[in-house]
Amino acid sequence: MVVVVVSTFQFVPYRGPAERPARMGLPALALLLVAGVLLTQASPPARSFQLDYEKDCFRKDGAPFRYISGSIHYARVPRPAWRDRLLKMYMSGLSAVQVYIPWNYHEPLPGVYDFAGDRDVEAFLDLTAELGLLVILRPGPYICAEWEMGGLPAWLLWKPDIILRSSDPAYLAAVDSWLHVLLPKIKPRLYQYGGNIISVQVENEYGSYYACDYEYLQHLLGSFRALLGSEVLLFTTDSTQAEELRCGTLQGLYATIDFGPGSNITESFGAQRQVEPKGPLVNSEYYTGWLDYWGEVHASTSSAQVAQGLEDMLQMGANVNMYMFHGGTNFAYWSGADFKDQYKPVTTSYDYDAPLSEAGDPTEKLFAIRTVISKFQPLPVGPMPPATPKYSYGRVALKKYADLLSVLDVLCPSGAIQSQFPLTFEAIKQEYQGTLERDGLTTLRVTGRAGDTLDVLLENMGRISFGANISDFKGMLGNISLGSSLLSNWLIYPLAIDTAIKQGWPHAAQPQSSNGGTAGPAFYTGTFETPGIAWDTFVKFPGWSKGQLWINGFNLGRYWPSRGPQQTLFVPSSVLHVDRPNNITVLELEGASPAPFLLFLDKPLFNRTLNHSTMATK
Ligand code: 6GJ
Repeated sequence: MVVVVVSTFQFVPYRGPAERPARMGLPALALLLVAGVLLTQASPPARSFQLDYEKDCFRKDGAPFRYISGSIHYARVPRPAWRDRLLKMYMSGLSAVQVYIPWNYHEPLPGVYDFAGDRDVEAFLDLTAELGLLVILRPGPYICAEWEMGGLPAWLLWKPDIILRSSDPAYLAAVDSWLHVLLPKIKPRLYQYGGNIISVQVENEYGSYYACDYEYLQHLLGSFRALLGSEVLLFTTDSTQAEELRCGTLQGLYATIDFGPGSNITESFGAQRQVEPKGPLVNSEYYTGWLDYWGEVHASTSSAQVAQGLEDMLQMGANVNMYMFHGGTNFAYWSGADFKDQYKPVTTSYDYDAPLSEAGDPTEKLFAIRTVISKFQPLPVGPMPPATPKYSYGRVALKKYADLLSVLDVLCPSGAIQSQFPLTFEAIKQEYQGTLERDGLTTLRVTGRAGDTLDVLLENMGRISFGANISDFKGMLGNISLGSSLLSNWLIYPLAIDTAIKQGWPHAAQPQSSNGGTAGPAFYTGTFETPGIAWDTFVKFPGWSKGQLWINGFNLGRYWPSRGPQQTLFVPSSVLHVDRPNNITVLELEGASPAPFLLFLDKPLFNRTLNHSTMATK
C-alpha cells in the first residue's frame, strides 16, 4: 500500500531516494497507496509559503515568489538604530532580511535568559514586520558569523569533554532546553500564522564541520518541527563543495548554498542541483565584502563585481541573500575568531565593506545593488534615508585611575580562588614584563628573585567561531614552570569588570592614589560634554596600545591601534548623553602615553596595520 501524502497546506511531492542520495540513519519512509483515489492539491490557504518543485520556485500565498534579501544582525546594532538600518534596507529594494539569533547572547548562564533592551529579538522581528520586510531566520543553535564561539555559550565547556555540534547527549540537552525557550517566541511570527518569517535555517554550514553527524541534524529537524509546526519551510546552507553538501544536508530540509562574487554561478547552482534536482535556486550568503582580522588589511570587495554577480543570479531567477547588507559592530567581547594555521581574532568593527557601513551609512555599493534590483522589481517610492550625522567631539584628556592589580577587591569582590595549578576561564566559572600572544610572541623571559610574585593577566580575544576548534578554552591551559620548578599555589581572580562599570565604578568611586606609571594594565578615566547634540562619532586612540573602552557604561569593544587595521571605534549616538557629562573608562592592557587622551572624529579610520613581525619584537 502506498499513499503519497499531500499536505493540504503545502504541496511537497515525495522526493524518493531516486532523487536524493539516501542518507544513513534516515527513518524508513512509510508509503501507502490509496488505490483509485486521485489526490489533488487543495488550493493553498490564505497564508502559505511553500516550495514548488514543478516550477522550481517558492510560492507565497500560492503565487510564484523570489526573494532578494540582505543580512543584518540585531546583536551588532544598538536597538535605537534598528529602525534606521531596516528602513534603509527596505528602501534599497530588499524584500527580506536574514537574521541570526546568537544563543550565547540570550542565555549567559544555563537557564538564565536575557531578551531585554538590545537583546529583545521579538521587538526586532516585530519591527521588520512593521516595515514590510519578510524574514529568513537563522537560529542556529550554531551560527558561525565571526561571533564569539559561533553563538554557542562558553558554559557548554564546563563539561570539558562535550562534543559540540553533535548528538552528544549533554550538548543536545542544552540545545533542546534553549530551543524550548526560543522557538515558542518564533512560532507566532511564522508567515503561516500571520507573521513575516518565511523560512528557518537549521544549524549553519554543518557540512563544513568534522563531525558529519546525521543523528544531530535529525534531532534538530525533529525539535524544530515539534516546536515550529509542520508547515514552516526549513532549510540548510552549505558551501558548494560536494563533501560539505553530503554532510550538511538532510531529507526534509531544503538544501541551499553560499558563494561570493567571482564564483562561477552556473557551476555553483549546479552544485545545489546535485542535492536539490528541483526547487528554487538559492544563494543564502552572497558575500558583499568580508570580515577583518586584527593585523590584516581591511576587507574591500569591488562594488561592480558584487553588482554584476547579483544581476547574473537574479537573471537566472535565483533567490539571493547578501551577506552582509549591514555588518555593524562586535561590541563588548562578542567578536569571534578563526583558526587557519594560527589563531586569527576578528576585529571589533564588523563593517564587512557592506552596502550599509558599520555606522549604517549608505555606500556606493548600496546604490549599485539598488540599481540592479530596480531592473527586476519596482523600488519602494521615496528617497533613501541619508547617512546619520557624525560629530567630532575632539580631544578628551584622560587620567590614570588605578593599576588593575590595585583594584582586585572591586573587580573580584568574592576574592581569589586558590588553586594549586592554573585553571581555565571555563573551570573558574590577571609588574609589566611583556605580552604573550597566542598568534604572536609565545615565550617571554621573566626576571625575578626568590619570593617574587608572578602576576599574569589573561584576556579572552574571542573564542573560535568556525571549524573543528570551537571548543576554544580560554586562560592558562597548562602548568607554568620557572626553570625546572613547576609554579604552584595560584590565586586566581575572575574579573567582573562590566558588572562594576554598570554599577557606576570607577566614576562613582573614591579616586585612587595611582603611582602614575604608564606601563602595564590600568584603568583610565575622563569625561566630556556634548554641545547639546548626541551624534555618531568615532574614537581614535593616539599613544594607546590595546584594551577596552566604555562610555557611560556601554562596552564599545576592543581597541588595538598598534595592530590595526581599524584605528577608531564606532560610538553610536544612542550611547551619549546631551544633558550631563559622558563618562569614559579605558582599560589599557599594555601601556599608555604619559599624557593620555582620546580623539573623537567624524569619520572612521578602518585601514592602517603594522605587520605582525614588527609587533613580535616590541
Ligand atoms: C560563512 O561560512 C558563515 O556561514 N561565512 C564565512 N565562512 C568562512 C569562515 C572563515 C574561514 S566568512 C563570513 C560568513 C559567516 O561566517 C557565516 O556565518
